[in-house]
This record gives sequence, structure tokens and C-alpha cells, in this order.
Amino acid sequence: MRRVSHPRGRATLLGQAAALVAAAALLGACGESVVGAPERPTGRPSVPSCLTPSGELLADIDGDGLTDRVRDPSHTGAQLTVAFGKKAGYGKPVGVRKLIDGSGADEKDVLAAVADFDGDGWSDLVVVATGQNQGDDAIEPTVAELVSGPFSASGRGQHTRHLDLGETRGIAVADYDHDPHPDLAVFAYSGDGVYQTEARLGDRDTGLADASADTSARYTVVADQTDDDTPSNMPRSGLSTFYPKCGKSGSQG
Ligand SMILES: [Ca+2]
Ligand SMILES: [Ca+2]
Repeated sequence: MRRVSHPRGRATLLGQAAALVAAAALLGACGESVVGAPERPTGRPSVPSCLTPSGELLADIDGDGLTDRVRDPSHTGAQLTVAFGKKAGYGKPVGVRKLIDGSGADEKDVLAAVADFDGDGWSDLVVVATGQNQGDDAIEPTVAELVSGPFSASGRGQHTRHLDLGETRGIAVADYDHDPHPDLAVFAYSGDGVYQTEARLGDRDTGLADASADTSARYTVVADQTDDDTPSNMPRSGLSTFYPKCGKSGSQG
């Protein structure tokens, strides 16, 4: 029995299928892009990243080829700002409550830290928002995320990963295991009046690895005092280990 075929219809269908496959391949190559995020970079930043004598990070945060400036005078993430570079000078610094982009922005503690945790050359953003303490039991943060750079003024980046953090009251870049990846120190309430500083280790694949029994045993430090607003056992910014000093012109030296 002869099969009835529709060569033209089939050819069109095949053409459409081929176009779909090509489009999917293109998407796969470029990856999914996040709305409002800077375009996915094709290489490392064109401007060098460096640290000023006062501890400011100069780096291209949003991937536009202009140097941006990151400050955190609090050393606990609460007062971090990013001033995005313009052709001349910098724009108005953007604070943590803008960088967290919506949900969590009104929480009691909103914290941010910036470093190249995964080592791809682009500085990444950690944002954590935690509500009011509820008493003896620790609460979960509303937002706890690692956003891969380059990222925008609204904290949108290439990829977002949820972090396994507890009731977080302070964060800072640290160097725990002396590998090339910056680590994160996390000052958290662990319940029953006890605060502790925990480590999350920088990692090429995930950016920041989850806590493990090993990292907890090695690096967790219980605070001397409870209800300590300014964590005395928090490491000072560890950025100087990972970024070179800036030269006199403000560029890498
Ligand atoms: Ca920039
Ligand atoms: Ca990075």
C-alpha cells in the first residue's frame, strides 16, 4: 500500500525543527540570561581589580568596562556600597537594601559582601536578609544568596545560588583555608543565646560551598559574649589576600 506523503509540509516541519534545534543550541551556548543582569561576559574583565590603601575594592562589577568602587566601612556587610563608574567619576553609591532587589530589603539586617568567590575574574555578590530575632530559637534568613558577577545595581547577576545560612547578623570576606578562593565568614545566632562565626569556603564550581561537618569542626568559633552587636571574633576583611594593591593612579600596581 502506498503511503500518502506531503513532501512540502514535511520539509516545512523539518525546517522548523532544524530552526528550533539551532535556537536551542544557541541558548545552550549562551546560557539562560537573568532579566536586568549585565550581559554574560565572553572573557575576564578588561580593567584590573585592585584594593586601595583604605580597603576599597576597585573592579568592574557590572561588566561595562568601567571601574566601580566597593566599600564596607562596617566590616560586617551592613554598610556595603557599590559606586558604579561613569565616564568621569562614580555614580551615587548603591547600598545593600538596593542590591538585595525586592524581597528582604526591609528586614532588620540586610548584609552584602563582594569578592570573586569562584575565581572567574568577576567579583560576585553575597546578599543576606534576616528578620527580627524571635527569642531562643534561631530563625532562617529571608534571603541568602550568592549572585555570580558581573552583577547590576539591583543585584542581578549571571546565576544565583541559595546559601545554607542560619540567622545571620554579619558577613565578611575571609581567608580560612588559604587557597586562591575567597571565603565567607558568617556571624550567626545559633539559638539559646549563643552566637558563633562560621565559615563557608570559596569554591570554583559552586562559588561558596555548603557547610560540612569538617568546616564546622575546623572553623566555627563561638562568640565570647552573647548578644554581641559587633562581633569581636569576626575576621577583618580578607580582600587583601585576594586582590592586588592599587597603584598611585588608582589602577592595579
Ligand atoms: Ca563597571
Ligand atoms: Ca566570580
